[in-house]
Amino acid sequence: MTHFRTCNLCEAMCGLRIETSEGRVTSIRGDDADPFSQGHICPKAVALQDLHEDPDRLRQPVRRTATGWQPISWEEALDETARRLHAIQREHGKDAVGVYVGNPTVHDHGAMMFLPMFLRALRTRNKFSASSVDQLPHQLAAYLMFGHQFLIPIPDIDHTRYMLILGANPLASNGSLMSAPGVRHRLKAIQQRGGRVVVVDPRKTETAHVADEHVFIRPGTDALFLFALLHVLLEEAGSKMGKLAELVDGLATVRELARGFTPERAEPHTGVPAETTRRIARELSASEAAVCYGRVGVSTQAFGAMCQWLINVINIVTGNLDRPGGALFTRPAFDIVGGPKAMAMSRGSYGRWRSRVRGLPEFSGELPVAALGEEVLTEGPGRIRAMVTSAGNPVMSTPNGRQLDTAFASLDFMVCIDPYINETTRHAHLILPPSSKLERSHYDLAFHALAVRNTAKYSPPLFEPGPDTRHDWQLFLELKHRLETLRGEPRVRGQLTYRTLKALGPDGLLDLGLRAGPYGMKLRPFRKGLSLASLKAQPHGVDLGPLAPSLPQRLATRDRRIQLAPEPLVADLERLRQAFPEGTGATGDGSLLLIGRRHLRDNNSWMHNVPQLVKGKPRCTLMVHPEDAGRLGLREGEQAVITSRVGEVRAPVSVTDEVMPGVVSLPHGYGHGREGVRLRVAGEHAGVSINDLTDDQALDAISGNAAFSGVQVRVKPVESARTKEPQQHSATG
Ligand SMILES: Nc1nc2c(c(=O)[nH]1)N[C@H]1C(S)=C(S)[C@@H](COP(=O)(O)OP(=O)(O)OC[C@H]3O[C@@H](n4cnc5c(=O)[nH]c(N)nc54)[C@H](O)[C@@H]3O)O[C@H]1N2
Ligand SMILES: Nc1nc2c(c(=O)[nH]1)N[C@H]1C(S)=C(S)[C@@H](COP(=O)(O)OP(=O)(O)OC[C@H]3O[C@@H](n4cnc5c(=O)[nH]c(N)nc54)[C@H](O)[C@@H]3O)O[C@H]1N2
Ligand code: SF4
Ligand SMILES: [Mo]
Repeated sequence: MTHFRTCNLCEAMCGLRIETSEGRVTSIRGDDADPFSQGHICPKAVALQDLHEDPDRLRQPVRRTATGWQPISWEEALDETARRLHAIQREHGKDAVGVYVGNPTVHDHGAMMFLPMFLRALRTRNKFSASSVDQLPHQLAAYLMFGHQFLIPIPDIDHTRYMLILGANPLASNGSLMSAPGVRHRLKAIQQRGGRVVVVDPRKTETAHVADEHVFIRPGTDALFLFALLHVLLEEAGSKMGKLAELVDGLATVRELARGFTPERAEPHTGVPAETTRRIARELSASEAAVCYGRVGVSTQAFGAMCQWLINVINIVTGNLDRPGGALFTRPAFDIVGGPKAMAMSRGSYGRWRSRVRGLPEFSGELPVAALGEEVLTEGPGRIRAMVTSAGNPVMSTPNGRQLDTAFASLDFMVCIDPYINETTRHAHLILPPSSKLERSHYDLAFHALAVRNTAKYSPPLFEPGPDTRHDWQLFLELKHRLETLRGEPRVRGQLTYRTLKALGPDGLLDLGLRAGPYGMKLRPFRKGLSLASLKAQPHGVDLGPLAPSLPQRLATRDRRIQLAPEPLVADLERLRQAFPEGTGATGDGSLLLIGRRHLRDNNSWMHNVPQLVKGKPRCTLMVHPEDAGRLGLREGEQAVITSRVGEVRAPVSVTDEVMPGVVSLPHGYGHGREGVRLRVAGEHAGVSINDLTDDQALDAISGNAAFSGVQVRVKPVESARTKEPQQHSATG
């Protein structure tokens, strides 16, 4: 049998052609007929089969007992979860239960639709997610400027003639907040059109290698660089906003702010020569269609929100927002931004309440995960005593992971919705494992809305789930229903909602959303347009055209105008000035600045149990520039001790001039060698966790996002390693 499907492991949405025989996958290939990915896949796609067949993947709920993990029934597991959560909230208040939601949630429409219902039923303010170690700055900037947290401008990579990339490595990540399968070809096509690709990154990455130019920048200083670009753009070219001029408020303020931030003021901090900055600004301004794009490397830093704001401002003052070849808003078939209220995601909110211990602001109902450890460990009313995690591995993914390890071990109750016993879930009292990815239907609710082209595609389940299998969405619905029942909430209405949602399921809701969407059948039968049935009839997906101008209609601000100088961001400038005083530069106190990295065959922390993906040279190595290696006595392949304020790890050194002098790089998602982790393959490629070094106190003060980029560390050789046999692996990047 041949099945067509979308890969949902990363944001690229590659179309797959999967052959099965007698209930087993026999091959996974790219689907040439997929209008979006046109046959492209990466090596991770085949892992869908390995994950499905993985003997370490849990198929049944388990309970932790003194003698090990015991399988239990679904009824027992769900009842016990609801009962324990309810009891803890009744005794200690609703905020005594914390929740952490991880990245795979956004790759599953069922989870995306039903999780919010469960969270509402839980009523806690202690909600955390991977957003605050990732894209929260994008959401805050979008909320403040365009009126909706997910109204995020997407680079029109297929039509641009100049692409300035900061803090993103799409050749490894396959693009983020820019779903673009086959990004290498798309970048090459820019060059073939006579355009230019420029990468600004403290590491000469895979993307930098295919770019026309790579510029090193000192980690964490991008806000100064972006301000310097803006300074030149406004000083030399003036604003080229064109039609946007009529939609924008605050240009005078921005002009005033940028005045003091010259390229010369930035240079001693950023390491980017002032002349280079001026030239890039001129190139941006002169190009008929240019786009500035910044991703994780500029979000996860102390001025993450400021960076994402300035990137939007640069795209606006050069006239490139809402222009083909610039940055545009998508028009997705299921419209999570502009669709009917019941279907759309919340526009966002900011600072309605603050975290108990450190007073950090909420964003859109959640708190920065960097505060989770202290919320569990700090005594007092409102302390978190129980945790729910779902599709997340915060011990590996959030700053000061060891603190969370300790915190989770101290909880009265912890339940994890997760297929694996890993670094986080080993602390659980109960683990509820969902269906495998091949047992579910799929529609990319989030990433169709963040893609470089408007397309829509539905994939039916490849395998029918057995009677003892539950989907994430079913777990959320069951837990919601049980909690409400325990609280004695309105019986009749509750039952009715429960039954309706159970019958509709995510695909029923998807159908309603598609029909109500911009290409939809509008709930009238016998009319052309999208519905679940019409998508099912087109198994390769439907092309809905290139990104197109949509302003001002698409804006979600009340006055349908763009706020160029939002007050919270303007107020943050003083912090920038203090962090990088004028007339000074980086201080040479001997410490190095740590950054992360991604490898094409990794996927955050959770795919190292796939033999195909972990074979080859060890990847969890510390990249060090030859000058630093020489100065510190570090040698290729030998172990180094890396120390930060919060922790210490050891990793083999890889000497390479691909990192900037003064910068070292370690990938994230490793560190599986902990007691109780049940990942046999990953355990043989354990590595260490960079987040045992990153600091829970280092944040972007206004968004609350973790500041991973540029953690100060000290590195020295492990003395004993010298005298021993040479290390087995001569690790290089
Ligand atoms: N293969 C693979 N693909 C993935 C993932 C994965 O783990 N593996 N993860 C997925 C997820 S969850 C996400 S969010 C996306 C992320 O997608 P990307 O944002 O493309 O992620 P990275 O590859 O980490 O690229 C970040 C870049 O920022 C650079 N950087 C670090 N600090 C700074 C700084 O201070 N300034 C500047 N200018 N650059 C800096 C790093 O050197 C790195 O090259 O990838 C997704 N895709
Ligand atoms: N230092 C540093 N840290 C980082 C980053 C970095 O660049 N540098 N990147 C950050 C980013 S961008 C992100 S998004 C986060 C990711 O942070 P997390 O989302 O917390 O971590 P993941 O490693 O993606 O773990 C996913 C978990 O979900 C489980 N899982 C997989 N599929 C499913 C499913 O379908 N259902 C359920 N219920 N569970 C599932 C896996 O077993 C695993 O436990 O990491 C962040 N951490
Ligand atoms: S690039 Fe992403 S979506 Fe495409 S095959 Fe690889 S993991 Fe799957
Ligand atoms: Mo992410």
